[in-house]
Amino acid sequence: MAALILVLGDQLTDSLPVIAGAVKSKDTILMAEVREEATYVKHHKKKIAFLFSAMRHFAAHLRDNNYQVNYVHYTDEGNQGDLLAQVKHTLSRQHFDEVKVTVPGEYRLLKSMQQWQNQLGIPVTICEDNRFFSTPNEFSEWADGKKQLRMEFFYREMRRKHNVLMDGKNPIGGKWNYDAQNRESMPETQKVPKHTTFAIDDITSDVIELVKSEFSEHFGDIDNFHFAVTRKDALSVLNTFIEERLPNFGQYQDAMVEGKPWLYHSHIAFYLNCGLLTPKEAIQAAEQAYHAGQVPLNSAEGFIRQILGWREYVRGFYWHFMPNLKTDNYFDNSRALPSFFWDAQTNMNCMRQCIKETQQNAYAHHIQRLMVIGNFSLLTELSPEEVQAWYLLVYADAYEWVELPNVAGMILYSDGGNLASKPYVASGSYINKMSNYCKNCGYQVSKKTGPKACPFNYLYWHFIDKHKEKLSNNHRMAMIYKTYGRMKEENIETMKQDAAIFLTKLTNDEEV
Ligand code: DLZ
Repeated sequence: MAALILVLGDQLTDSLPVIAGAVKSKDTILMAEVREEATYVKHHKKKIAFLFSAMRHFAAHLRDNNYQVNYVHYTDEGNQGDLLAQVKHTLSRQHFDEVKVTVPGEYRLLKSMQQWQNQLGIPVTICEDNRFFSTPNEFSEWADGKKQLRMEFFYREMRRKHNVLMDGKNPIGGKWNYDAQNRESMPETQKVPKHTTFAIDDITSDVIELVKSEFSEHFGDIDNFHFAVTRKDALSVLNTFIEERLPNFGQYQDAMVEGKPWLYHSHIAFYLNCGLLTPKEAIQAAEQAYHAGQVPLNSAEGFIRQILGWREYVRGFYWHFMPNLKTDNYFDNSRALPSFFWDAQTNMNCMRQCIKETQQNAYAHHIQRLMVIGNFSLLTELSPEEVQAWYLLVYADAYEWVELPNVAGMILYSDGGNLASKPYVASGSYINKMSNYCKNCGYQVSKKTGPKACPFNYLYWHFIDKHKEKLSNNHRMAMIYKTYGRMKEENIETMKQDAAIFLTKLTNDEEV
């Protein structure tokens, strides 16, 4: 029995059952750079370069370990352009008894793969992805029958089950969550250690040339590529983070500083999500550093919650709520993305900075994605479909299983509150509290109305007013609606008028 084993671009992990269980003398691993995956959304140039280079390095690593690998380069003559056609083509040239794949990170591909056996006429096995702490079934069993799903409770179960940061049956330190200590803005004088960067080798250099010629019309800059593209280098990113930045990660995890895109964040999502690192080793490294007295509990717990909590939760959530999650539109929003989402040309400095850094790096840290770009997208009633596609293509760590719950659930509340307990909206003063963006802005954060007022201010109250029927019964919105109830009618009207002017400008794609 010889198997053809397809390994996708975000499945670059030796310990995957399809790879670990391969019979090296008989089976062949197929990896393919295909047009369909690179262009069904027009991924950022750096994302394509990163993934193709990581795939090529991983194929070389497999060959070094005596696996038989059929690697199809983007410009190879035999490249068929999509995964199924590539498998078909391979089967037409060499005999295999079966095809094996690992469950993909996207509903679209899973549905397609479930038809492959019929289309190929030989057995196709979709094997489990063992790189997560929980399975989609485990999430669904936990979720079924619950009136309300909250990440915090799922996270606590994960902590208990996997004995992470536990002291017997209790969380170490007595609390599950130290977020109250994790909301500091950053002093101007703070010296942040440099993020880890790597020189490009011949493989990456080839891929960069390929991206320049084949994907020139895709979003983003290709210059200054410095990501890790091997497991060894990804481990070095993790270890350097644990030593140099994790101690301060907690307190500054929500801070934003102009010109400093990397800060104390880990930058390991690129590697976790394509398989160069495993979540288990990232959590173990943070836990060990805490036990060794190298990092405070608020930092270790905050980092571990991102992985053992949020990451696991959103994956379970994605499979539980697909396919509806992709089409839900609780607020019936439909405005097209303004063109500055593609060129950062706006007078709003926070948006300009966050989009510019996204364009340069295929990265923005989570609070830029949520509090600035996401908050703006919800307040300006952008189409969920367009916002989802944007987030999926611009970030090098984004695959639909992780992007969609974050965008539909957390950012846009388009699922009507299955994921988030309330919409994540904030006025300019919160952005000002957590960043230094407002100092260099064409608008004034202190002004609530008028042409110079920060648009977040009137857009926020416009949102609160417009959606009062849908939101005022939400007890987490009670304080806001109390404040709203005390506001003078004429002030609300002025803000609504300013919001209407601004939204019309966006609809007409005029400069804002
Ligand atoms: C994101 C991506 C890109 C850009 N290119 C490829 C590719 O050429 N070949 C491949 O196997 N995978 C690629 N990927 C990752 C897939 O899109 C990803 O596996 C699915 O979206 C499921 O997560």
